[in-house]
Amino acid sequence: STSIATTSYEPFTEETAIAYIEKLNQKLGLFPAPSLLICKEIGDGNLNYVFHLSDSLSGQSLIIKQALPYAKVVGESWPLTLRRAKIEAEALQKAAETVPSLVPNVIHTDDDLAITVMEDLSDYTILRKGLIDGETYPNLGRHIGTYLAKTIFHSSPFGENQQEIKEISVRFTNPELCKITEDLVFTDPFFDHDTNDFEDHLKDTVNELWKNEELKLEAAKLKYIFLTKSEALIHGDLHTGSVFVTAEETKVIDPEFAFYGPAGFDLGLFIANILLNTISKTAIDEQQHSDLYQTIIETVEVFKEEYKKLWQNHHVEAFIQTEGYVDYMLGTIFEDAVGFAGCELIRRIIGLAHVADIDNISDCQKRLYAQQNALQLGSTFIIKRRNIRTIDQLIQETKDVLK
Ligand code: SR1
Ligand code: MG
Repeated sequence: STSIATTSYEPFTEETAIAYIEKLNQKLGLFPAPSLLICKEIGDGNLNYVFHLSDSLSGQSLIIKQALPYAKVVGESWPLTLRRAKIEAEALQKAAETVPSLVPNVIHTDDDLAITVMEDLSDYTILRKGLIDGETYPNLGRHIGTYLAKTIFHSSPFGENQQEIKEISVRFTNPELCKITEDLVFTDPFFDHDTNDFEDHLKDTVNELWKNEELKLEAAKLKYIFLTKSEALIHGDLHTGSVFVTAEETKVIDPEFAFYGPAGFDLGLFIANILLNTISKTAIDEQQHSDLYQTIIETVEVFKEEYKKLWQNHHVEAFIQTEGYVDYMLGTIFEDAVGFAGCELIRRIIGLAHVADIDNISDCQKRLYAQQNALQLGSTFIIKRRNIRTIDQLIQETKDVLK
């Protein structure tokens, strides 16, 4: 990281972002001289600013992502560490060691200003938007399955030296961002908490859910797993707003929630967000459903295949050849993933942060139906996760709820 700032942290405006890049350009030669930079703030996420800078003379462009000292979605009343910018940049750089084609290239970081300058992916679409628009992505499952297998395996005690893991996990200690997930995913939606945000027409369903002690016990166990299971360096927020796509390519972005956590968490979030899109299309188009199921199936199958290959070829663990060990690991990762997917499905309906796939259903009856399906499917995943051993069983459970 190089600081070229003359002052301490300040949120950029479009003008100060240009001034910063002009200075950086003199050091790094980002754009050919002469250049004429223009800038637009394009961030539509919950937490950060995103500036798009382009040189109108050469046509070249880049992105500056800047963390704000609070959560943009709530406002200044919710302070949030700027250190997340450093964690995000370092997580992207770490992922680039194993899956360079599946993450954006980091060009420059500045810890004082909490910024990351990176490759512009404007030719890409945010996956959530693409799916809402009915686009299909035939390579997506393969790419995400590969991303998950490689990032998880290489940061786990099966693919990385134990001493190194201890060092890395200190760099990726991320208590404030983990607390957001602990509260918004694993706690508040299961109680009558004031951060929750759901429609009046769901009151009865939600009240029933809050009284479901079996569900709450299993949610509590999943929260405990999230709090304690330090298996691998995970992305920590792998929903469909954290993935950029074109017809052929996939890039995983936004790992500001990264930490050493449960290996099934990213897979669970990804599956849940594909399913939220599936649920939003209930009874509209069979083909769209089967394309989405296919993406989930491929994600899991490729994840398992790639993980097994790595297990055989790159191990640093004495028990690696012991019969049944890899299947045990993959089994527990999948079981956790199913439970985490359940929590994600529920929190996107009851909790603070929703998804456009469901919220944008304009017909109130259809929206209610989709919301109830998500809650029912989420509860099923959480309670029955030990019996959902395969991806085919998970798809069948989904079809049973959506029929
Ligand atoms: C206050 S942040 C709300 C949500 O946005 C992020 O993307 C995470 O999913 C978080 O839970
Ligand atoms: Mg994000």
